[in-house]
Amino acid sequence: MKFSKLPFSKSSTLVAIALLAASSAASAAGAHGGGHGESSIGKPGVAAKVNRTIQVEMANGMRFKPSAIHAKKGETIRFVLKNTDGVKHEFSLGTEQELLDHYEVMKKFPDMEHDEPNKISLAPGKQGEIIWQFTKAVDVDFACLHPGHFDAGMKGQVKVAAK
Ligand SMILES: [Cu+2]
Repeated sequence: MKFSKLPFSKSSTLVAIALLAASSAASAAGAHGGGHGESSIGKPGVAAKVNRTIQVEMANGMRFKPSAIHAKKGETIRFVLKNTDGVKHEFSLGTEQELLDHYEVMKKFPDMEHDEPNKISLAPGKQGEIIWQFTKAVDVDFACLHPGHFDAGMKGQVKVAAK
């Protein structure tokens, strides 16, 4: 049956397209889930369940120190951020795409304030914290999305290992 393959491969292509559409819709929903639900990078952590505290400096020269952080899947980390620089900075956790999308918004509205569990803005000399649980073994990016800062390299990554 020479042509029997044709209709079959056609329909499996359609199935593949349908699955692709469904999965990108799902990840878009995750990306915008925000708030208190679980997203593609994890979820807001609970203070009582913190496994580790990591100090991160927002330093002069548009740098986070450290900028490379390692975590394990399931781990809840308390990030203690300290702005030792002379200008305001923020620390935003997200996928690379979420951060890039948000950066475009920040460029239009540079003074926007955030009240989200995966972000913190700190004036010069201030210290603050966010608690986040990494529920997936993925690379989670973080960045300062103030206009110009991200472009200057104010970013880093949390590499989340499976175990
Ligand atoms: Cu900054």
